[in-house]
Amino acid sequence: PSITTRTYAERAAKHPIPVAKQLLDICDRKKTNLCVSVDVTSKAGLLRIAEAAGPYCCCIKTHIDIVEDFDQDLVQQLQALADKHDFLIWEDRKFADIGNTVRLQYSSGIYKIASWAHITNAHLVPGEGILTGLASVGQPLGRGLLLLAEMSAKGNLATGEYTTKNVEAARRHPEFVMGFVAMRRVDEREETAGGVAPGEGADYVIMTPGVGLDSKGDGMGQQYRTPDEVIRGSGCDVIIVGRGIYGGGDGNPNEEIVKQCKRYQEAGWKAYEDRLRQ
Ligand code: S5P
Repeated sequence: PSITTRTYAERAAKHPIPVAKQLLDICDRKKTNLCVSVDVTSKAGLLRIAEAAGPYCCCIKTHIDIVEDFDQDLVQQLQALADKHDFLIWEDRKFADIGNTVRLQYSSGIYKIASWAHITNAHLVPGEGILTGLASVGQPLGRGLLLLAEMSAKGNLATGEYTTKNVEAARRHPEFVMGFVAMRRVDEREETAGGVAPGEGADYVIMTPGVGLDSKGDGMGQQYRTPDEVIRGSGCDVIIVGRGIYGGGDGNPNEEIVKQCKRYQEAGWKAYEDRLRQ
């Protein structure tokens, strides 16, 4: 059977990577496959939106380097919100350098990402040394990594052979690579091509950006699909929604954020239930 016919709970029970297990468990417990991307530039804005969205999502995704007034207290407060509302934190750092450099970028500097982000992500452009470097820091801390096997933006170059190479590299680092940023079930296609039946290989979490119910694009290359297209139609596991929820700029008022969160949570969950039935 394909991975897409299994429930989050069934997958969580068997998942070998603790943080992937935790994420799938949260999806099941809170009945949500929504990851809210909070791309705002102030500490107060980020915390306000995370507090409002927290009850409805499994994960909050940050771009910590756009926050003008970053300090360690921000990550402490964000961690407290993650505990209070039961969500994971994903720093969308998109590492893309040699192993030794990313090891330092992940552990050190102002942000010390590995110390607070349950999940981060990387491009495979530099080769598999990037996985060795990031794993040397993240794995002892129980962190998980997503590889950007595909991207949502128009004309992006993460396609074809490059996507396949991401899946193959992930299979060689089964203790640290928990899944992919991708637009579809990239792992199952590769399994079939490699002679492995779909669903027989490792269980990867597919997290998918470019999700919107009201807009098709943003004039800067972003392309949006609906939760149903992403979760039921393409077999992905988690929808990532940014501006569709917080609204852009400093963000919508809290009531609007809550309203949009509920709307995307419901749409994502219905698409998941429909997929289990099909
Ligand atoms: O291919 C990608 C990968 C990512 S992680 N396309 C993306 O849009 N993202 C991120 O998802 C992007 O950096 C942004 O933080 C979020 C999408 O935001 P939205 O406002 O367009 O929903």
